[in-house]
Amino acid sequence: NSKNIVGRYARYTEIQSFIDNLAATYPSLVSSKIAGRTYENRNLKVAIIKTSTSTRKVWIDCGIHAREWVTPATCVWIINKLVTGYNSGDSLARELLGYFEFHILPLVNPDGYEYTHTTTRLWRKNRNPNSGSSCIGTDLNRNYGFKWLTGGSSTNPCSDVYAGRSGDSELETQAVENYIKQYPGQWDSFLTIHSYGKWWFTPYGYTQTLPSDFTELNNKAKIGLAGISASGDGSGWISGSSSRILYIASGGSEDWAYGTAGIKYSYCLELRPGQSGTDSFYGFTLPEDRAPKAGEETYGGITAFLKSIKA
Ligand code: ING
Ligand code: ZN
Repeated sequence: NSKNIVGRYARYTEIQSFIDNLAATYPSLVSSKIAGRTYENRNLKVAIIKTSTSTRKVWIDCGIHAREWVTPATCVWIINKLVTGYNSGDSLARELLGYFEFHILPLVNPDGYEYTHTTTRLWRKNRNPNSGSSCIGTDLNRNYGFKWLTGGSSTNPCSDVYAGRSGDSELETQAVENYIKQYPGQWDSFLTIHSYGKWWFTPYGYTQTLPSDFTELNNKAKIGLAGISASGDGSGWISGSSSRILYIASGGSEDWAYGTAGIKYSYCLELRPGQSGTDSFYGFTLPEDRAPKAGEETYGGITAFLKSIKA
């Protein structure tokens, strides 16, 4: 009784139902947890895909920025590929799910996402009002409490990169952090998905100084890029630290995951289109019929990367 949302720019309620239906159909493989609630009282529903032998955990989130529509579609694509792949005996899905549990939050910012569907297509922030200002919202990817407000973010509530009244002030930020903190030492990887640019970013965002294990992080990112190439065209994708490739930005979730939570393989992926080349002029408004390609190549990249870090 629900339409197929895989590969589509589905709405919040459709994505919630998609997860609920999978959990009802495959109860031994799929479950869900509510990591928290938003200002507008929406659920932050994490889809959990695991088997009886999964031990190490992988976090994947999408939609932290409201307008980056290809990202929730990609999280849904990944969930669908893992579940259908596992059930049909696909060897890669079986191998990964024998070792990893996937915790996937397709919409970190559902209030903002719904607002882009109903009102302002290029909205980025959440929808929490700011006292003393008529401007709404905090940039959730400037609000995380590691090196908060140390560069590349704003104290002006009207800015698109407003960092919030304090580090971790936002319900969505708190929900993700608290969820991760519930399982200390169990995470092998934290992947946060944005668009656009065709970049596989390592830490750090807040400084151009590279982390001590940068070479290893970047080598594993390159295995991800090879996986993208193997399942799509891969053209234009590069890896490196976000501060060196793009710009300095503090308060991002990937820096928090790496710097505070201590998750070694913390990355930020910027999906298609690229900054130049095919489809680049679409930017955040990549047409829906391109979403399956993004989903497919991202799944190929992430699974190749995970296979390479699996013990
Ligand atoms: N880009 C990211 C942003 O939040 C980024 C770039 C990644 C910054 C990681 C800091 C850390 O600005 C988009 N598209 O939002
Ligand atoms: Zn973004």
